[in-house]
Amino acid sequence: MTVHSFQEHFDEKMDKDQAIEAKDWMPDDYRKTLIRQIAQHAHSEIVGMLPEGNWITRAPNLRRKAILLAKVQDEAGHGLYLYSAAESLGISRDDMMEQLHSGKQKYSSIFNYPTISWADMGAVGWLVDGAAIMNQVPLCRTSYGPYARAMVRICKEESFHQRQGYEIMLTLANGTEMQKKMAQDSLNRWWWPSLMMFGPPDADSPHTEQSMRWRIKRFTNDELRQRFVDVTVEQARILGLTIPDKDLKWNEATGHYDFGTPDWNEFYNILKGNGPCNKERLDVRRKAWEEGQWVREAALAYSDKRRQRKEKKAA
Ligand code: FAQ
Repeated sequence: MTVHSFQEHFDEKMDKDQAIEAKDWMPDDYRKTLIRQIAQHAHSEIVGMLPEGNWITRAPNLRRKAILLAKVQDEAGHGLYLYSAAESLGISRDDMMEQLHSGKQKYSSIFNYPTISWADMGAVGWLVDGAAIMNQVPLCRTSYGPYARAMVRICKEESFHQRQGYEIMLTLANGTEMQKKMAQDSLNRWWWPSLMMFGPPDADSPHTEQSMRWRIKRFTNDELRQRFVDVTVEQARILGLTIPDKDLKWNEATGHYDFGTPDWNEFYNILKGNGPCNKERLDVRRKAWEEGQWVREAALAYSDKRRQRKEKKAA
């Protein structure tokens, strides 16, 4: 087949809404965009373990601790499925790690904020996982098959994560005055950063248009942000907590909530590496990678030994 007919075959699959698989021909930019997004997503899962890991030893009781441990372990698993999906596009795990550590590949802005109270475990689950689900359920139908299939299981687990966070908020919001205050303070700090997770406004999003055409993204950043606000306002009402946005108002004409503008300077500053925890997060990841070197070497030596033994036996 010529490149032209390869392209036609790809376009035909796109038109018919069929999945592109690892062995299929694909345009270089499609491959690059997927590697960028999936690697960023995978890095977000493993860096996202850090703000919560901070609270495992300080969870208020055994039940809370067991749930938080399970959640953080799920995130490690999500990272693994996603790194595998990215590897199927021809990039190695080592390359992705190197690019995370050098700052070339990103992870979600949200994980550069500190978790300073137990209520933050509630807010992270409720809002951060809530935003993640809103963004990720449509990714179960993204055009690249291995990414779409990884997302199916991830979304099921994210849904449990969101509920466990909401349950923490519900308990605090119905607790003592002090507990309710903690929950409100946490909502105040996590609300705007959660809205930023969806990415810049569509007008300033360089990748959205092409990614929508390729069906990598099924909805734009602004569409998903609006959906998130619409469902979360009701959840805050049930908690009896106040969303820290004076412009938040039901709009009868659009059938959606109007809301204020996130501080996009803060967002871009975080992307440049200047958020409150950027340095700390990357330092921890680099150290973990260095300290895990002997494990990777041992695993390789063991598989090499097994291969040699098998070859000897066969000969
Ligand atoms: N943070 O043109 P767009 C989770 C960058 S997982 C950092 O709109 P795109 C689970 C973007 O990369 C959360 N950077 O880009 C969990 C691009 O820069 P580049 C992660 C961001 O790709 C929960 C530039 O801005 N989820 O939370 C962000 O079309 C709790 C221009 O942006 C995913 O990764 C941001 N928030 O749309 C774990 C989902 N937003 O690369 C633990 C998959 C934008 O050109 C605890 N990803 N940028 O240098 C996506 O859906 C998309 O990549 C978007 C961005 C929507 C994030």
